[in-house]
Amino acid sequence: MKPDWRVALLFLGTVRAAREMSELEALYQEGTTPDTTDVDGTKVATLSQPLPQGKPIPRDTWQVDCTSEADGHTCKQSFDGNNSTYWQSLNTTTAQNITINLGKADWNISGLTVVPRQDQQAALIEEHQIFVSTNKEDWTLVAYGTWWPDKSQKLSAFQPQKAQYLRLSASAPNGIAIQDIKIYNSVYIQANPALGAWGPTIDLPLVPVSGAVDVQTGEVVGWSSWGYNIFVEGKSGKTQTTTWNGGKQSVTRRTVDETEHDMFCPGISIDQDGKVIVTGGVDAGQTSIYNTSNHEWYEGGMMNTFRGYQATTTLSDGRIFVIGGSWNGGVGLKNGEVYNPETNAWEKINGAQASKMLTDDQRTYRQDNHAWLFGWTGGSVFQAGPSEMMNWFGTSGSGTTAPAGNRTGDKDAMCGNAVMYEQGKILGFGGSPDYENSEATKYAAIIEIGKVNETAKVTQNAGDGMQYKRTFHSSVVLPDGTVFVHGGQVVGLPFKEDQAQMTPELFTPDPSNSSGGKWTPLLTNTIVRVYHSIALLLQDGTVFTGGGGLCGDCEANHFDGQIYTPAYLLKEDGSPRTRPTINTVSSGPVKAGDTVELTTDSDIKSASIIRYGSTTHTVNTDQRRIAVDLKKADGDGNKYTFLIPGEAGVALPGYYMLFVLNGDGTPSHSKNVHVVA
Ligand SMILES: *[C@@H]1O[C@H](CO)[C@@H](O)[C@H](O)[C@H]1NC(C)=O
Ligand SMILES: *[C@@H]1O[C@H](CO)[C@@H](O)[C@H](O)[C@H]1NC(C)=O
Ligand SMILES: *[C@@H]1O[C@H](CO)[C@@H](O)[C@H](O)[C@H]1NC(C)=O
Ligand SMILES: *[C@@H]1O[C@H](CO)[C@@H](O)[C@H](O)[C@H]1NC(C)=O
Ligand SMILES: *[C@@H]1O[C@H](CO)[C@@H](O)[C@H](O)[C@H]1NC(C)=O
Ligand SMILES: *[C@@H]1O[C@H](CO)[C@@H](O)[C@H](O)[C@H]1NC(C)=O
Ligand SMILES: *[C@@H]1O[C@H](CO)[C@@H](O)[C@H](O)[C@H]1NC(C)=O
Ligand SMILES: *[C@@H]1O[C@H](CO)[C@@H](O)[C@H](O)[C@H]1NC(C)=O
Ligand SMILES: *[C@@H]1O[C@H](CO)[C@@H](O)[C@H](O)[C@H]1NC(C)=O
Ligand SMILES: [Cu+2]
Repeated sequence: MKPDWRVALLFLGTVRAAREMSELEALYQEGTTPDTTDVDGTKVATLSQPLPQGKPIPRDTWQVDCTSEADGHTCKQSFDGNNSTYWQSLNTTTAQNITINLGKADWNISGLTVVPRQDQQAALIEEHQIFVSTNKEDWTLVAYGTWWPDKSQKLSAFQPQKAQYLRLSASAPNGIAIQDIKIYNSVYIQANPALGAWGPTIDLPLVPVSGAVDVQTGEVVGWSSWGYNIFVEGKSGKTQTTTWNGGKQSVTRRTVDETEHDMFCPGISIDQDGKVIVTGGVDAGQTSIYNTSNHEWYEGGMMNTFRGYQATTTLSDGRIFVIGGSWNGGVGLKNGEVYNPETNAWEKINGAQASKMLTDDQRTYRQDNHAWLFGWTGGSVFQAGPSEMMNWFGTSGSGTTAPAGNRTGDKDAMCGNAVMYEQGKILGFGGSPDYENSEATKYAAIIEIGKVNETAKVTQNAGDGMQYKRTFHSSVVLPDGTVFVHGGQVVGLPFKEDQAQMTPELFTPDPSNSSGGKWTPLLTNTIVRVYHSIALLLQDGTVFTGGGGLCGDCEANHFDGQIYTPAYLLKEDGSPRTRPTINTVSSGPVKAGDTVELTTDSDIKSASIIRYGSTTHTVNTDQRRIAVDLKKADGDGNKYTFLIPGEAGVALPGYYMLFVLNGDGTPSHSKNVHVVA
């Protein structure tokens, strides 16, 4: 580890003075990040991001064209290798383009770097779009988003594209400037729509270590920590957040300090109203709540026990349960407590015992981290991991704990994933015995739960295990009941990218096979997603993957997200399939056992509801898929009904995405179904 001021700050911890915080802040606002790179003899601050895959394309044969040029700052000066020159557009708010002809058609463009003007902080590019083209007429959007406004080197990485032209388009209040631009060439990854498709990349102003999907807008709300590229230990009282809107193709950013909460390494649960309840982390007692009705944050009650790396889940009665979290606020004694949204207060339930779910991690502050929690019937919580031992927690009165059996055949699976892909059926997979420096496993188990306190049924070595060893990976369940798994590493090394897994895979359940299903590799991509990365299912049935890093000058920061489009949305030639459409869904909240009516534009074969997800540190206790039994109504048209499962807690209260699938397995865009306690 490089000795630097950041490490010193980490150890200063909670005693760090406020003055030092403001100094540090000033440093960041100026873009004077600790790591630098040499560009034509100038030390340029970097954000310590891995460069796009491949090598820079030689610039001597480039032909370039800009929409405007300020006096003496020509387009060509953006790549003349002279550190005292730059291209500057006219001082205008209209979008400015720089279009580069790379001279030949067979480049595999994998990304670019952009160095802003270094002599002063001016004409910085924030919002931008990046297109490529083979003919300078048809442009493909490969990346877009917002860069943090400072003088550090900017970067965009995307799935390698065969192209001859690249265009960067950006608008800013006073025009834009570029001192240096480099474009990278890599190896083309053969497109194969049967394995899905990657892109576009969404450039973000911060590393999204945590995120949730807004149940009203479908936006991804992501956040880092106090800083956009770094965290500090000890109270900092604020968080950098970003909001991505896929429909508008917009990325905004906002510092949230109204809840005085550094929401780095928190617990997250989306409650029955769709509010995102974020607990603890760096500011370990705090609760911050994102109100999806007005897109504002407000303060929730303080937890009784201070926590970081805890897990939380919504309960069948609408309250929120939390347990574990010794990464912050002291080691051990992190028993359960519950939050009541009506009183905005927490209450301890010591009978839900964290000591029963400890792993053997050699670092004691890790043993109760990131529990795999599933709210279930009668206010219960099933804990499927990462400890080999599984438990039932009861949340009435002062709480209870009962053993649920062992995930036999597996060991402790720190930073593994657990996904309820169908009511009562959980796929638990990957992870490693210790949190760090420990080899990951391919192991997968199907864990089936029924009545509270009953031993769970475990199908060992599901699908004969994953194709790749993974820890620090992320997963989402898809409308058809398959589970998409992405990223991770062979050995868990926080803030390092060695032995990263670049090929995602899919679990397809098959109850007729004694191994429970099969694993299939999907299309490889080029952006590493390991420690501190996330994945979320979106309303349109695609997947957002993003983040990784947040460690200052560590070379592992990923200020982006990328969209994965599953094969079920693609034709053989890669163009989009025609999707079925949900025309109407019976409105208003529904309860356990209620009937939902819907109409569609075409014949439907199956349907499912998937609870909106939130994720950080491999934990997503919010997502869950309920396979529903679709009945076609008598008479005319495409009118259907289905029932919400009869026992409250199976379909945990909250917002769900309803997807209908046609005979080809193509899902619709979702519509909301709101289940309440
Ligand atoms: C530009 O590069 C030269 C070396 O090529 C270096 O001496 C000089 O300091 C650099 N100028 C700036 C402004 O960094
Ligand atoms: C770099 O640009 C400056 C300003 O135009 C010019 O004076 C200088 O000679 C250039 N340096 C080189 C090495 O071309
Ligand atoms: C800039 O690029 C965008 C995207 O290709 C295009 O729509 C727009 O017309 C271009 N603007 C100009 C002035 O060429
Ligand atoms: C651009 O114009 C604005 C408004 O007239 C002015 O305040 C600003 O200084 C100008 N910026 C540059 C780089 O000339
Ligand atoms: C692009 O990638 C392909 C591999 O798919 C490789 O054969 C080709 O040489 C690459 N082109 C360039 C210019 O590097
Ligand atoms: C959430 O937003 C809605 C809509 O603006 C508002 O009526 C409600 O009071 C907000 N809830 C809280 C707890 O702030
Ligand atoms: C589950 O077991 C615990 C501990 O034995 C017990 O206190 C609790 O009442 C049981 N819950 C149910 C629903 O049976
Ligand atoms: C369950 O796992 C724990 C911890 O690994 C072990 O001590 C215990 O013997 C196991 N129990 C059974 C029945 O396998
Ligand atoms: C059952 O699934 C396993 C794992 O995918 C596979 O190897 C095996 O061939 C399957 N068996 C049958 C009978 O299909
Ligand atoms: Cu963390």
